[in-house]
Amino acid sequence: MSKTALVTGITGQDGSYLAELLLSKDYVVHGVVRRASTFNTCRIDHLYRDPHDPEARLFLHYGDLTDASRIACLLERVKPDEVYNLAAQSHVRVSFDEPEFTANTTALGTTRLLEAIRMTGLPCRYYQASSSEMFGATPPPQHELTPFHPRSPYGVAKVYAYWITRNYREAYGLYAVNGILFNHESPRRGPTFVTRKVAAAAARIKAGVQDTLYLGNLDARRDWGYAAEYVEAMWLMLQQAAPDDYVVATGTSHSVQDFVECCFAHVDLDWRDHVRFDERYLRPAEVDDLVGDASKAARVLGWEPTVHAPELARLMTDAELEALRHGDPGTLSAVPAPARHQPAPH
Ligand code: NAP
Ligand code: G4F
Repeated sequence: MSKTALVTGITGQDGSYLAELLLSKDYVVHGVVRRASTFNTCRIDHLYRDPHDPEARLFLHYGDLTDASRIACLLERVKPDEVYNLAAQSHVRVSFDEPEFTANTTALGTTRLLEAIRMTGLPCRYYQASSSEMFGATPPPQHELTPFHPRSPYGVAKVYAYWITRNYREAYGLYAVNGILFNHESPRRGPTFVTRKVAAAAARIKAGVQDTLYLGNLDARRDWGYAAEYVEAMWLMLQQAAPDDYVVATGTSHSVQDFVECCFAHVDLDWRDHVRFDERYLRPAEVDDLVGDASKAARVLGWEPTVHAPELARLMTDAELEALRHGDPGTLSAVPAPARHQPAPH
């Protein structure tokens, strides 16, 4: 009997890789998609088959984490064995502009989903997408017992979501886990996160369709891993005998400037000729240094990363060059920057 999974945030970076992984393991996958006036399924279109096709194993449903009755209804209908809650307003800088929406989706959305599981009484296992952003100002290395000191409305919302997940585990005996994932990136990363923004710019400048890249703080340090590897850890967490919380990270640290240097050097450019500072990309409070200690995940789950930041920078830049060559409409970096009217800097 194949298992059934319900994935919120399936249209996002991680949702797309997780859907691929689960389908490869013969799961039936149900994804929750927000209704938008434009298509937002480009990351999973390659996985989709018409639901009339007897081979179809991926099914999409409209839903939103701000809509409790819809979530309960979907759970009742799908009756999943595993629930992966990846949906969030996930952009740290945007969370300063939209703190209330961020709390509603990222924090309260988690409660809505957990409460729906509790009320329906389904014996499903629950994965919560927790974040290294919760550690914030606490110095590295950060592990499962490191105190939280969030530095953004997003980080605060994720701390709430972390604790409500633990609370439902302790209070109601739910099989509920927190995956505390450090930054993970890929060619499918949202275009306003720094790694994708930099990789796209390096490729576009090389191709002669862009000249300058504006960035904020180049000194911040992050533990950047490869998203395609991190979804494996999510799945492993739900296959254990008992629920627990795990840090997922590479254990290596690089500055934003290091990442910029890698991307530009990969296309034989000197980043200093093209990168300019713009204070609009600074945050009201910054997270200076994140480096994860994932030894528990290695010991218990047998999970270990193989891709580190320099290789990640190269593979992301290569993907952008390839997309430019093919004029791939699926990647925003192929669209001339002025055509993308962004309401605020990120
Ligand atoms: P992402 O690309 O921004 O995807 C977020 C997903 O959430 C999208 O599918 C988005 O839908 C959906 N979503 C947003 N608001 C929603 C709402 N109100 N109701 C339902 N769905 C909603 O993020 P990601 O990088 O894949 O990350 C996945 C999860 O891991 C997030 O919870 C994030 O906070 C967390 N996390 C990420 C990292 C990282 O480095 N990537 C690290 C730690 C934790 P649309 O496509 O319609 O926008
Ligand atoms: O790529 P970022 O926006 O990622 P950030 O803030 O670390 O958050 C990501 O990782 C978290 C895990 O720790 C996730 F929970 C969260 O959902 C998200 O996926 O920024 C990385 C660093 C920051 O220090 C930022 O100040 O890059 C710096 N930065 C410098 N210039 C910039 C820019 N960030 C962005 N987005 N855009 C810039 O122009």
